[in-house]
Amino acid sequence: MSELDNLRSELMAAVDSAAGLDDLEKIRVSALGKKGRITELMKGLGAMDPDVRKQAGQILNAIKGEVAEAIEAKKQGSANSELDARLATETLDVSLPVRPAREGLVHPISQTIDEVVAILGELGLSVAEGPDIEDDWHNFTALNIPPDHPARQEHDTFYLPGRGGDENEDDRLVLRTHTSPVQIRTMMNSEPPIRIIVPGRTYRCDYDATHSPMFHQVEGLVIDENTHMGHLKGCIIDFCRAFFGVDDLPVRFRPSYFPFTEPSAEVDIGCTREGGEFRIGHGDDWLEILGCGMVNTKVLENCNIDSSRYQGFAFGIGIERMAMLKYGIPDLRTFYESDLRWLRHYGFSALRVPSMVGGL
Ligand code: 2NM
Repeated sequence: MSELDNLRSELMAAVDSAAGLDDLEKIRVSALGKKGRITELMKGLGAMDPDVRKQAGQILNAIKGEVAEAIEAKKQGSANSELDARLATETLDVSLPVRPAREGLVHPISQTIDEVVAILGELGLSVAEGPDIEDDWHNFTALNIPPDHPARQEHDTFYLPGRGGDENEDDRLVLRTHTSPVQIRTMMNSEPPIRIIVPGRTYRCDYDATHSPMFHQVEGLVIDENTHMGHLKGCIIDFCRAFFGVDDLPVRFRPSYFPFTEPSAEVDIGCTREGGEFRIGHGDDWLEILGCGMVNTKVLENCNIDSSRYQGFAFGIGIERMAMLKYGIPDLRTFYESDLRWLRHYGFSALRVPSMVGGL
């Protein structure tokens, strides 16, 4: 019994002088754990005489309870003082501003499309969209593009098998080579007046320093009863001057040919050429930037629009080329490399939405 009394004093002293939570846990395991001293003594009770066993059992249970209670009490105090120590030494300034998140940037292709849409939107056109995968009729036939036109050649266009399988050319599908099939769809599905802009991805089998197999276009279409070449010229001249931010930018219409327009024109803007570089605005040189014309009556009739009543104009703009010219991006291929250093250099703030009143 005096042995148990010593054990009790020893454990209580150890608890009393324990330095922290770790110390207390060690004491608890060594006394009350599976192989702890008290646990071991309790295992030995079974071998004792019944009356000794009863007395020893009571004392062991009392010591066990007392020690466990002392450890718990000391743990509480210890935890409190450890917390007090942290509270005394650590500081947290809740008045500090949050760390600014790195702002995402708008790709120059998206920026340029947004600018073109903002300018032409101001002139009364609204955005229309359509599928990237088209059929032969919407992409070529309806646009008066003849069967032997180079754009239809296998090596110029990406074809997909149609329902008839790989070998059947009659119903094959095609990655649209321009956004014009959306104009066809709009003319088929709505009544004039029509005033739309069609931005989007387009595809051609071509890859070098100035051509990518996937590129972007914005095309426009205006159809009404009295829409004429003067409207086309005014719209295009206003657009070029707003886009390049040059009020007196020289704009020249040069006769050209497209199957889907008659007459057709290519549009040049004034520039100076210094070495391989263009300076847009003034000068004695011209730079071709887009194509346009009055929609061919055959195209109108293909879309069931009465060409004796309605006429209109259309134009097509290459987005990559416009972005390269406006923002001085020298290599077309960098547009699609997803190089974040490049984007940080050429990208635009997402918070500054292009608009005419904002000067784009
Ligand atoms: C161009 C140039 C000239 C054009 C024509 C049409 C449609 F569908 F109305 F016939 N859409 N786009 C067009 C006309 C496109 O791109 C250089």
